[in-house]
Amino acid sequence: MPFAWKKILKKNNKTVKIPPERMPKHIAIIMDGNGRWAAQRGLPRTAGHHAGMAALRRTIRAANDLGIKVLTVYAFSTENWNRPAAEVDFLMRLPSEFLRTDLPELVAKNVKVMMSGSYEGLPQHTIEAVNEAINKTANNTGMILNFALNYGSRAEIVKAVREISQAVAAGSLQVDEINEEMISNHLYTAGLPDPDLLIRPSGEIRLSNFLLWQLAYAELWFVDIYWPDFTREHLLAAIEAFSQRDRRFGAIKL
Ligand code: V0D
Repeated sequence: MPFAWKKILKKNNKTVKIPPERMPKHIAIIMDGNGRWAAQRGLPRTAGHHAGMAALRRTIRAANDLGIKVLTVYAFSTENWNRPAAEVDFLMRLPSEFLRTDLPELVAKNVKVMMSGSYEGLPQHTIEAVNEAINKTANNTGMILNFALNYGSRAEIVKAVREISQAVAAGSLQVDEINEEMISNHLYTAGLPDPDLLIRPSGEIRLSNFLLWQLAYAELWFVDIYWPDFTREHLLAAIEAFSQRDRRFGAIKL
């Protein structure tokens, strides 16, 4: 079957056909706008985070149905520690809340849970919830669901530089042996393909210290809605646009 195009049915009953090699393998999403979504409705920010969790659940299901290999979602940045303590406490309970309801489905669907970020500073109960999901899905071979949690891209690069420098200082590595692949292998995302597509809702047009190294060649898709309103149709629109873009990786088209 050389022409097994991916046929995707949209809500308007139209079908999008995408050649399999034009599907993104790795999609990264900044789940932004939850607080503003709530404020707009006169609701507490916590209601926005809960609605954001429902959007996350929909998006995981849609990405898995589409055969996406890796989905990375930005759940908590190292900058988010600057929020009021009560909000941080609330957010830190969301991993266990989410996994209590959704881990059985992830296990049934052969999804593998990963975390990109630092364990430092996370409450013990959060670490336990995340580690349980990682351990229970460690041998799964389906979609990788990668939670960027307590993640900051510059700190991640500093970590990689330190680890590589240690090897140089110890005499086990020559400076001229350092290359891009080695740096990639010292990031939290080691072993994953780089994201092909970054989606950022909420109207902000920036990267906010997310996957700076890994996004070097990614297509960027900004959508002017808040994350809790994100649906499968928004995901399809991003994938459809991605499939029509012509990625040159710095080379010229012949
Ligand atoms: C709040 C929208 C799931 C973004 C989604 C700790 C803002 C809901 C998780 C989660 C958050 C994290 C790790 C894991 C399983 C689930 C999550 C946070 C916030 C910050 F292994 N949703 N979610 N984590 N929100």
